[in-house]
Amino acid sequence: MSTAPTAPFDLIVVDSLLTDDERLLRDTVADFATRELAPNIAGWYEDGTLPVSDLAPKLGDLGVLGMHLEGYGCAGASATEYGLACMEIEAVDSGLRSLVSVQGSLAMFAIHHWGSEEQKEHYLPGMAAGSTVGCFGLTEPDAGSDPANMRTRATRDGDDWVLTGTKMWITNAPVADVAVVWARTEDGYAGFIVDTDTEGFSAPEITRKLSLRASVTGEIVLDGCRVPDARRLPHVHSLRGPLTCLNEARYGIIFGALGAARDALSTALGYVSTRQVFDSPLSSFQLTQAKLADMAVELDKSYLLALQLGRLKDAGELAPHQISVGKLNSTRVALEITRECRTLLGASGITLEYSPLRHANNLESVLTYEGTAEMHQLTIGQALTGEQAFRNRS
Ligand code: TGC
Ligand code: FAD
Repeated sequence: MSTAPTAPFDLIVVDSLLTDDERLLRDTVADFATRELAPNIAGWYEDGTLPVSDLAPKLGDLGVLGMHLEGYGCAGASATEYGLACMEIEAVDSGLRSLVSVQGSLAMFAIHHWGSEEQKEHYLPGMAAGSTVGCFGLTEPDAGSDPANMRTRATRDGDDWVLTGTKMWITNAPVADVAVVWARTEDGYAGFIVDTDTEGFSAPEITRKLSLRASVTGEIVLDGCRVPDARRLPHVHSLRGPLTCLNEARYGIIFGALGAARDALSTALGYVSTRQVFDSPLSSFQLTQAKLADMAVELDKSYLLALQLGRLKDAGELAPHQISVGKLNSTRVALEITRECRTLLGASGITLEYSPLRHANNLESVLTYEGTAEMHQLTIGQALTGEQAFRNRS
């Protein structure tokens, strides 16, 4: 597997638009990914597991957990640097980038942005170091794209809240030390930081996944789970709370998915140069070159788009519909590229010896989570027309 950042198909030298610091950060993460992650990924994927508690402290040492947050042990990196880190990690596997996204952009960001000073000091340093693993529970069995319809309830009882409900498809829930859980209250929605050893909290694992196998996924079952008011995120009472966190994670995916596509293309390029068909290298045929050219053009355009969105985010000017443009484009393009790369590998492409099909399988999840492609089309449609089309009008 190649995670080489300056792959030959960066035809328009997008890398030249990076600063020296950005290149250094990118290369440092790529080096870690090549040494620590890439040699193990096929085994983790085949076993359908990820050693999260071993990996999180290593990712913490690398400085990528909550890396774009300030203070509390976080690296205070730029948004562009964060995107580049996601790209290098997802070049190995989307499940690994998910671990970084969920920890930093969802669980840590929720506490950093909406939490009290005491909550930030209590949780964030351990989460940045990777000694505390977090998860983020928004989706429910009957409320995925439409979280406003959630059934999980938080009822006030003296100084406590009592949480009841079920969350579904929650990355890292079975191995997390702390869960940020969103619930409906009498007057809106609220977020709670729940230590996972609290009575009434359980997180059974979801198994038999065909996608994102190198990632731990679970339910969260809240059965009268009692949480003190001091663990409620005090600064938000509406869906603005979770949706603000989603902006961060979706942004990381814009870069991340392109890492998976880049690795698939790099793998395919290597394969076609050595594979002989009809007495010639596969790379020498026009149909092969047409495929490679189209994929490289799409990848380069998408990288340029990602970088523009990174620059907008660093300038504090990135709007949610622009994040949707990037998330929709990167996931679609990456899925198409990884599938096309698999065709170039023939039968060899269906094994774990090569990355394209593993990436393609993962990208089915990436297309769906953090807002499905359709949710992002509708967000862009709303920005263009001023009309919301998420809900049927009665
Ligand atoms: P709507 O009525 O429009 O808004 C409700 C409140 O939220 C505010 N808001 C936003 N705030 C920040 N960023 C955004 N992008 C926001 N969009 C809306 C809005 O201003 C309002 O605030 P307030 O205080 O005035 O009440 O919301 P809606 O119910 O119509 O829903 C809109 C919709 C469909 C776009 C939203 O529900 C949505 O994005 N649905 C998709 C759900 C989703 O993406 N779930 C992801 C779960 S987490 C996950 O998948 C992790 S995967 C693991 C990994 O990342 O690796
Ligand atoms: P649904 O909402 O039921 O959608 C089904 C189909 O209907 C989709 O094609 C959708 O686009 C379409 N659809 C829905 N509404 C409309 C509409 N108005 N118009 C047209 N089409 C529509 N969630 C978390 O909270 N935390 C996590 O850590 C997390 N991790 C995940 C990890 C994995 C591996 C996966 C697969 C999911 C994860 N999720 C997580 C859940 C993910 O965010 C949801 O799966 C996603 O939001 C879609 O919800 P759903 O699966 O219920 O699909």
